[in-house]
Amino acid sequence: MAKVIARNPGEPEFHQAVMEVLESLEPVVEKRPEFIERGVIDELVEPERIIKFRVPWVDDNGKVQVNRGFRIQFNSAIGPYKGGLRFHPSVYEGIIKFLGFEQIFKNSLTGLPIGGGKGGSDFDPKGKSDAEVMRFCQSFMTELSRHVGADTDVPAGDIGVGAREIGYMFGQYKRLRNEYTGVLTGKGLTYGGSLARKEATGYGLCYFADEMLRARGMSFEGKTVVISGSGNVAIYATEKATALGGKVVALSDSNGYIYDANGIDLAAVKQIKEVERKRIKEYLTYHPEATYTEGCSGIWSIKCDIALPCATQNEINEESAKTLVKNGVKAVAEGANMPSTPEAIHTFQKAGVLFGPAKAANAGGVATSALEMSQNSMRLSWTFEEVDEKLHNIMRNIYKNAAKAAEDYGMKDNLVAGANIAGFLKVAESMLAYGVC
Ligand code: NDP
Ligand code: 2IT
Repeated sequence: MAKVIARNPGEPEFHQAVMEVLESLEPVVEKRPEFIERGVIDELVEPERIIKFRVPWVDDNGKVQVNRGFRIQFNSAIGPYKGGLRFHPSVYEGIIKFLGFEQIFKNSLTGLPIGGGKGGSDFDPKGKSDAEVMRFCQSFMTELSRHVGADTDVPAGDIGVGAREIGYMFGQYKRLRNEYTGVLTGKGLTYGGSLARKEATGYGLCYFADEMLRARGMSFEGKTVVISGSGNVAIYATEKATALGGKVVALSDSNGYIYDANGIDLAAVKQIKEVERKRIKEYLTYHPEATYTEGCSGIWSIKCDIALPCATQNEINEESAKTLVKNGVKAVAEGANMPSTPEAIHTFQKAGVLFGPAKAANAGGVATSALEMSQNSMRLSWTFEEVDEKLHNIMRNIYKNAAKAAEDYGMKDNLVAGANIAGFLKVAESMLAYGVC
């Protein structure tokens, strides 16, 4: 850990992600010291390749803008690098490194052959015209196209990257390379996208949460649910949580949160967010009886049975976690990547709250991306029901494998440790098989 901190100064999110995994692996390396002796852990914390590039583009006023682009190809032991692209002003190398590191274990947990990678830019799509977003995406892909490919590295969406951005990037890749291959996932349905990919992360999150609840004789039925964010993951988590019998009463964006005691009207949210790209506050124009509060962290003070953080990293701190516990929360499952601080996780675990860590709970998105890759390779497409059923089975297996690994290593019910261990073992065995490389 000391070496990781010294070699990656000023990257607290990356340190946090590595620390959590290394702590979980202590009982594993006790049993299997070769993982340390043969250098597997040292290799694992060092990305195979970091690509950092200039992204110049011209805005609507004819002015040249310059952003920074990143792709971190972290680990390819079990498959081509796979992971999303994040476009958000907060993006710097440390954010992409933490996300790429987490992706290694998450992708391994899916049981599918995908390595770990992540990329993005400090470009902010908010407030930009479609033409500006297109010019940025084309410039970004002009450089990225040298480094990715259907059997090499397959990016997808994340914060600030949805169907629109993937479309512009896929079009540019196709044009530059004169090839039509599955280089990106999350594509539109008319050009190789998989049915149910859009819904997959949110649906998968609820399938995972449902497994956790069932193991304790509970379910979503009749439960009050609070979900942060109002982007891709939050919207489809709301849809599935509601279908499973829960009542979602709150959603947020980076400006504030809405509370609707009658249950969120998802059609209104889809219209505001997916169609009009407006702020969540607009919900009040559809439902004046709902309330809007400025500031996003206050959402965790709403009393609920199930909390699904689906916005961003470190959005639940110790104080918010204590408030949730005090208000009787029964389960927390992470749709976002690393949304709970280490102190928050500790608070939940100490209080006996069911806790589903991101690597396991939000793996449905990337799992369905891998199903999109399979369909692209076969040049055919499965129905929504087929993909959704595969997704459901994958989430059940992830829960089972994480729970079993936790038990096998003497940490029953600790899904954080279980997910880290189960994800690690497959990657580490492969790395051992390759020798030093
Ligand atoms: P979107 O861009 O669709 O939505 C992001 C949502 O989170 C928006 O409501 C946004 O609000 C809010 N948000 C973003 N940054 C912040 C911030 N700093 N503070 C408060 N709110 C913020 O992204 P996704 O829904 O795709 O991603 C959400 C989370 O899920 C991320 O952590 C992502 O890494 C993770 N994830 C996504 C997967 C996917 O398939 N898309 C798969 C697995 C994990 P605003 O509009 O105001 O910025
Ligand atoms: O964090 C994630 O797993 C994602 N953003 C989805 C990655 C993918 O390749 O589908």
